Amino acid sequence: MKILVINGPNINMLGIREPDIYGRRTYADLVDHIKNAAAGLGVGVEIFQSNHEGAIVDRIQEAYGKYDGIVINPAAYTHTSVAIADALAAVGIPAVEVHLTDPDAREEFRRISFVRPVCAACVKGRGFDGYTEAMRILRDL
Ligand code: DHK
Repeated sequence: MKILVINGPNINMLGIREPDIYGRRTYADLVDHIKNAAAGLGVGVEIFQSNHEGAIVDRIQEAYGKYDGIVINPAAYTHTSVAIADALAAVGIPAVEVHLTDPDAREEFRRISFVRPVCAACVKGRGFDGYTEAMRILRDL
């Protein structure tokens, strides 16, 4: 089984950005965590990060026919992007939405998720472990 993990804008700034909210571990730490977790679960993984909505849409489209599942933290685009939700629906690859924090417990504007209706599950507020859980959900689907 092959899973594509997609991280949206500012996730590359982990360790620097608002450490009281997102923690002190870096994006490189997250990549290591995901690779180790995938190995433990016995799934293949590729990891992609972009700050650009169109690049994320392109990557989802390119995943068609190549991956069995998508783990996506669209970050701020969660709350704004019809295009990313449409791309996930278009390719029809089972997807799980992940957030490091719990956006539903933060500002009002973070309570909307455009991707939630097109994802099989949402894992939020569990930090790096949320990515492990999301891959486990996809593996066991
Ligand atoms: C990450 C972001 O960058 C925010 O824009 C989201 C999400 C929450 C997270 O918790 O991983 O609102």
